[in-house]
Amino acid sequence: MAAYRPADRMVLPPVNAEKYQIVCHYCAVGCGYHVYKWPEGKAGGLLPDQNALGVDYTKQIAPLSGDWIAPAHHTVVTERDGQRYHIAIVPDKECVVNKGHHSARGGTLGSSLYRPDGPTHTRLTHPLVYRSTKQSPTTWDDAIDLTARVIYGSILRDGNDSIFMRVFDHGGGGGGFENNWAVGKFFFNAVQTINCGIHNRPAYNSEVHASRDMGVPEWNYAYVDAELTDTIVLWGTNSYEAQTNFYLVHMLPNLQGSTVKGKEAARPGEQVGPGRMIIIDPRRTSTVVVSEQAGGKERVLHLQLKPGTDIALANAIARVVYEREWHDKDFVANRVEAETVQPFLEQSLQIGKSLDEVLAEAENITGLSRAQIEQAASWIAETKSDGSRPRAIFLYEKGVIWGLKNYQNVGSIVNLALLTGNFGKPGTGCGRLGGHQEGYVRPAYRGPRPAPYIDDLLSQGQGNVFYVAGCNPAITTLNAQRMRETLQTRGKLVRDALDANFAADNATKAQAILEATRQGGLFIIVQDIYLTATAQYAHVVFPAAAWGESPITSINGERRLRLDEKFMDPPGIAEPDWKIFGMLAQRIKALAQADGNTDIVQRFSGFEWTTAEEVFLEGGASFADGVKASTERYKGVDYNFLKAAGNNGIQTPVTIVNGKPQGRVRYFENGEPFYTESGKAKMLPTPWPGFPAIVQEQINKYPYFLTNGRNNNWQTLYNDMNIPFFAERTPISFIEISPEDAKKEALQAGDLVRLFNDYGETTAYTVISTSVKPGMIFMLFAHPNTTANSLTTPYVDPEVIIPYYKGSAVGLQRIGRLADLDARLTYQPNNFEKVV
Ligand SMILES: Nc1nc2c(c(=O)[nH]1)N[C@H]1C(S)=C(S)[C@@H](COP(=O)(O)OP(=O)(O)OC[C@H]3O[C@@H](n4cnc5c(=O)[nH]c(N)nc54)[C@H](O)[C@@H]3O)O[C@H]1N2
Ligand SMILES: Nc1nc2c(c(=O)[nH]1)N[C@H]1C(S)=C(S)[C@@H](COP(=O)(O)OP(=O)(O)OC[C@H]3O[C@@H](n4cnc5c(=O)[nH]c(N)nc54)[C@H](O)[C@@H]3O)O[C@H]1N2
Ligand SMILES: [Mo]
Repeated sequence: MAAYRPADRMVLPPVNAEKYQIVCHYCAVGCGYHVYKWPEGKAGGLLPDQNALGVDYTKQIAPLSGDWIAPAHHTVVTERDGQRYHIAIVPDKECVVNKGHHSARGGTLGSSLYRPDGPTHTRLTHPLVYRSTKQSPTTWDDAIDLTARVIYGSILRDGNDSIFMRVFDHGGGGGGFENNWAVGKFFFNAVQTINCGIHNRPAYNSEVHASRDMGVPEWNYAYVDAELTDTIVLWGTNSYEAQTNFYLVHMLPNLQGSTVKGKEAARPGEQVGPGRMIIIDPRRTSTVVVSEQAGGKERVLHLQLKPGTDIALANAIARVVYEREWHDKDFVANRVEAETVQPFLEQSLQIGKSLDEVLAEAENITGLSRAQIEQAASWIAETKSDGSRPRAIFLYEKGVIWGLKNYQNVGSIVNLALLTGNFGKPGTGCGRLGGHQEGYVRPAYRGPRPAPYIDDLLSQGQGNVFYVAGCNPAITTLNAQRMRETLQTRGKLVRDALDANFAADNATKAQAILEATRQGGLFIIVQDIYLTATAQYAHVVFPAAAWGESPITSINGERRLRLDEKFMDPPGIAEPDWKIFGMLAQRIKALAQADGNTDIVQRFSGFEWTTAEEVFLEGGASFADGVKASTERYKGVDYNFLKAAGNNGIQTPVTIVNGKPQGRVRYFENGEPFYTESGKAKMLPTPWPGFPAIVQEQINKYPYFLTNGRNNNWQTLYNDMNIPFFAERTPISFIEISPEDAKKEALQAGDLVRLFNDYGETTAYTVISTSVKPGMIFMLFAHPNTTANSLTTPYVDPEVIIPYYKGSAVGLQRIGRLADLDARLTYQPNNFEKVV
């Protein structure tokens, strides 16, 4: 039987409850919420003048109305002074992003908060240092001192690049402009290493180098554009689950025709009607099923291509558009660098071959029919009967970014958007849907492009120190079994050194650690809010303050900059990330001062921040003035301004007009130049490269193609494992397998299977689903106990060092059944289709 029983009654916030503005910290969409906080023992009443929401609770309240407070929205916290408060986190009806809606993640923000008397008591409360065979709680001074001595000693002996890092660079929880500026200043200005990774990839780079090289910043559209467009192209994304309220609140209404009035106003004189959607995904996802049900099958085209064949598909669609002369000739002539067009026509569109030849080849590569490819071209670009051009918005995410070849994957979609002139007008754009929110502000990275592939280097024994903050490479990096082996074996040498020197002081211990690094040891520091799978290998663990425990600012997928206020204390003695880097820098500076090392003193100066806003403003000031402003530029904005701007914030980049900050809705309007030297966009030659040898070898050897991704919970489930609603639903990872293959393998829904290949093994339970075709398995990717990354290969796009996370191959063996799962789970597929 299920153990989770939601409460059947709620304490309401009284009229005088404290109220804060906040944005959900999980995904890029960034829905607005209000936090209500009031002392335990107090309660509001049912009548509108008796509660803080001003709602009449004597009547039935509709879910997702913004007036409803569910048990999962609520918790009771204990502050550092011992006072206890109710907290309810309720979606904001006035926020234009979510209009009162919440996703499964946002709907559980309340229950994710730290409470010493609930499941989230597992939050880190104190720094931990490896001492006498285990990680032991200690003071900040002690943990910082040991860490500072090792980093300082390593820089002196082996140079800046002996320090490796893998740290968040995003907005939302575990990020924001404040913490990113601190990270950048620490690693790029002070440590000055080039051996850096980002939370979700093993090198310091962009997920969309191609788009930027083409002059197209990836955050160029606004959510309203999905309401105003004729055709929404969702490429390699499962938006219903991964960008839920952008999809539900802005995309679906367009398919259902309820945004037609807005279209008439924004696009005067054009023929408009309900929108359509093209979904390009090798799986029949919940997004496909929900779109078909809500918008009608005739408005949805699902191109269920063979995985890894996106480039061939994009090229073929573009070829049809070009052949039919549906492309935007004026746009291409005026806004694209002429010399980049011919190589695109030759290599991407293969104009040297006949259309029939090209389409036959594309059918063969993608597994789609010519009719489907032609229909996609027509929905994107066929001139309407009144002679007007249709508008399309191209939205892509991890099926493309972590696809077969990142650079050309992204480039081939941007090509299509350029060819069809879909920039700079309401209802157009081409960019990422997003992962976390954004919040990038840093001094320049010093390394080359392509940047070093740090997982490779670490596994080869390079580096003395590995600093991991706000991410979990033991489960989320590619070929993660190799990462865990590296952390295990190299980490042990340092543990042995510490065990051998238990009686010594920090200075001696630091020497012993540095000595161990000569023999291949690796000193591991993890800064997180939980004792993650990676933190279990750490010699030092720093406890960070989470969202809501210190102010942070971020932008969402339409560049909406907002302030998340602090509304509660961090657990124990945890501190915000920026402050931890500040403490560490100040300690290294003091060590260098004692040595008279003026170079290091100077590098580690300027970290004496006392408030989050100070860090925010310092980062903001680093944005250069001028027209070619970065997407994130917020110079001129402070916390007071953001408080007043509320949950709708301001859309970056910010410019100051008559002394007032001004944002913008979308890019490239009114002839705004593209971000190249010429001001014109570049097209990119994007021939389909075929499968890389490393991956092909697995495909040849193992029977099932393995892809992976998300569902309704939050990837590494760091909070979710403490929220019964999620933890009970996904106690371990699952696979989706087709009914045909399940039959072949004699698998029943719920069977525990072992998956394996040349890179590792893991387990999962079985869901039988029509989402995948025979020969393919989908796996939830980042469950802390059973990660799909034990099965991904070390392959990265060599041009940009971006992983091909989405493609591997596996063998499968049935292990048996788990009785406790049988008692609780239905094993129904996510796409709600009944399997017969
Ligand atoms: N196979 C496969 N692998 C993938 C992907 C895939 O699609 N397939 N996707 C990749 C992508 S896009 C991503 S984003 C990654 C996911 O990897 P991560 O970005 O690492 O995942 P998150 O779950 O967001 O984890 C954030 C970590 O930050 C911690 N945290 C939260 N708040 C704070 C804070 O305020 N301070 C600090 N210091 N820590 C905090 C959490 O406890 C958690 O450990 O996985 C990547 N790996
Ligand atoms: N609920 C929830 N929402 C999230 C997150 C979460 O963990 N949970 N994480 C956030 C983060 S950090 C990120 S990066 C985003 C990711 O958001 P998405 O990219 O939308 O999510 P994924 O599930 O990783 O992958 C999307 C789809 O790519 C498909 N795919 C696999 N291979 C291919 C291919 O070769 N071609 C194409 N065209 N498609 C392919 C998969 O079948 C999958 O349905 O989600 C964000 N939102
Ligand atoms: Mo992500």
